[in-house]
Amino acid sequence: MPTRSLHSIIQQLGLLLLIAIHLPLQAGQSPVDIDDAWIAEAPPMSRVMVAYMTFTNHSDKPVTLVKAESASFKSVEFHETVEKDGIASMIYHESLTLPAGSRLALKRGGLHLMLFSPTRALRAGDTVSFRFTTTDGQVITQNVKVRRR
Ligand SMILES: [Cu+2]
Repeated sequence: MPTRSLHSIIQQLGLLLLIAIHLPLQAGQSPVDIDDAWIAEAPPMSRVMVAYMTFTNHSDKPVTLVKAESASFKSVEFHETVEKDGIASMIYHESLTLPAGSRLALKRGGLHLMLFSPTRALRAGDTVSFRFTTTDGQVITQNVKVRRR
């Protein structure tokens, strides 16, 4: 076999290998990125904590998160702080829709993740893993650090 064609076969094999490695990654890749994520540190024994983060939906379709969970909390809910007649209160949202091709920020005084009943003591510097499930069953995971307010 001429060296040249052997070389070409090796190149093609290398290309196939690259494709084989890349495909599963792309299939599992989420159209949603999370950044600026943090959990506000709370006094010890607090039964409720709050998390903020910014979601970026890179896809051309809205993505709806129907479930948020973490092993570090008994439950996680989508909440929104609203002010009416000077009184702030919180609304519970069953899901959170991330508009196509844009960013949605969960921040103080607005949308947030309400974290109920920590299953372990959490202090600034600790990392908590979250799992978000979309309507079509995709799972997005994100590690979030606890920080001082
Ligand atoms: Cu809340």
